[in-house]
Amino acid sequence: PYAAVVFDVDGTLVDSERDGHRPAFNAAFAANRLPYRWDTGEYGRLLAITGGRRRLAAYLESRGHDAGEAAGLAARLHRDKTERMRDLVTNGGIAARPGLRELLRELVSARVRLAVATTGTRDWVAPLLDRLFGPDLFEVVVTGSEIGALKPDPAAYVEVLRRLGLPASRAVAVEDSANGLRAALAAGLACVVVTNDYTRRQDFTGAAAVYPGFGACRADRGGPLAAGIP
Ligand code: XBP
Ligand code: MG
Repeated sequence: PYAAVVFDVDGTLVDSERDGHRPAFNAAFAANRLPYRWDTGEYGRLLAITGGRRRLAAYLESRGHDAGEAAGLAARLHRDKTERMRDLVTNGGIAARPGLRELLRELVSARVRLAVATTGTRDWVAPLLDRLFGPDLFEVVVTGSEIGALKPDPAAYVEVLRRLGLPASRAVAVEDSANGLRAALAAGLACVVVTNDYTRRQDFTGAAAVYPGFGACRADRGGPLAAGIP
């Protein structure tokens, strides 16, 4: 039925917003002597803006920095935050979501091709994938650093399909958020959603299936991902 599964990273392969990004943004604020701190409620709302640098710039403008200053400060804070995230990743601070490894093993033994389409920055994405999954599991990896428009724009998915050499009808996306779902659907892929604490109340209209975790996803033997697994 399908030839490839394309995974989102943030919130999907890893609970990185909870375990990595939010604390790293806060550490960057503190290191730069800024009085800002994002609690989980505020960060959850800010996740509507994809891309860490864009999220920072929009927030700084909302706190009264003019657009030019906000852009410069956002760029500096984002470099700092990216370095912290990379350190956390290389020190083993971020784990694969429960049940994911089992699913990946099943897909590999069913000879399904695996790819990644993320809006995150390559500087932390590449070491994360290497450390958690080894260098060869994902045949194609497209990050926010290689594409012009972030999710919900379909650009990352379009580029993944181009590199896989597959039409959208032969691939399924796995996402955790409404923005990610919209990106996948706009590229023409069917999309399975595996939610987390930040995303479970979002609108997943158009999803092929919605699960609260990978355990439930694997248990759904009639579901859209099971279709490719003998
Ligand atoms: C995730 C994002 C990312 C992360 C931060 O969206 O928007 O920006 O929050 O990563 P998705 P960077 O899961 O839909 O890809 O700071 O590297 O941008
Ligand atoms: Mg995500």
